[in-house]
Amino acid sequence: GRLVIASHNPGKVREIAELLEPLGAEVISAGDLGLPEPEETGTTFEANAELKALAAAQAANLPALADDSGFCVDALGGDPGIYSARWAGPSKDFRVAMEKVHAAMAEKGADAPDGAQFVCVLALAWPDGHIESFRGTVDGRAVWPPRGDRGFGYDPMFQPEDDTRTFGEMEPQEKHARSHRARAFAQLVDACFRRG
Ligand code: ITT
Repeated sequence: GRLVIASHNPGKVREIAELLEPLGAEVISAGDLGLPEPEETGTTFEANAELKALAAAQAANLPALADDSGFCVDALGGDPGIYSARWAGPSKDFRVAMEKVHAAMAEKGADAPDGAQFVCVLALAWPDGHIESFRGTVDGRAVWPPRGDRGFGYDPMFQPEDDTRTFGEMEPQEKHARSHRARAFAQLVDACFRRG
């Protein structure tokens, strides 16, 4: 059946489409459908993922998959976290956002590399209001300076704990082998198969 990807972030839409490809689902993005971007009023990844998925499912009258994710730095008490997109400002410039993270770390006396995590919550909603969400995380380090130009967002600043490269230096398949998004996706697929 058809599934709406309820995201306006091209980097996410690309990764979710790659993860869904082996399942043979026919996907349409919220942007292509002209769906509005709901305001993210939640205070948790789950709440924001669920409100985005539900809004898209009801507007499109199709099942919808939303992603709420973020870069969580230990020295910053988990910030930027659910505010990760907002730290880039209206121009969505993640060079600027990464500079801000680095400056905030320096203010706390935390020198990069220092502990950090990516979090992803995927929410799957149906037009009747049924909703399920799945969380995936990956531990690693916030590094400085940023390295690599692949991926999107904070990828050049994040080095997963099992590698010497940043996500920005990896091929898409290498990132999928360990990313927060791929791990949340694996939970979702597991739940679907358990149900049969
Ligand atoms: P949608 O709500 O339309 O999906 P958004 O970019 O506003 O798009 P979020 O509110 O979930 O989405 O913001 C998450 C931000 O966290 C995103 O803009 C990225 O900068 C960052 N982020 C999430 N996953 C990432 C990843 O895999 N690599 C790098 N940065 C990531």
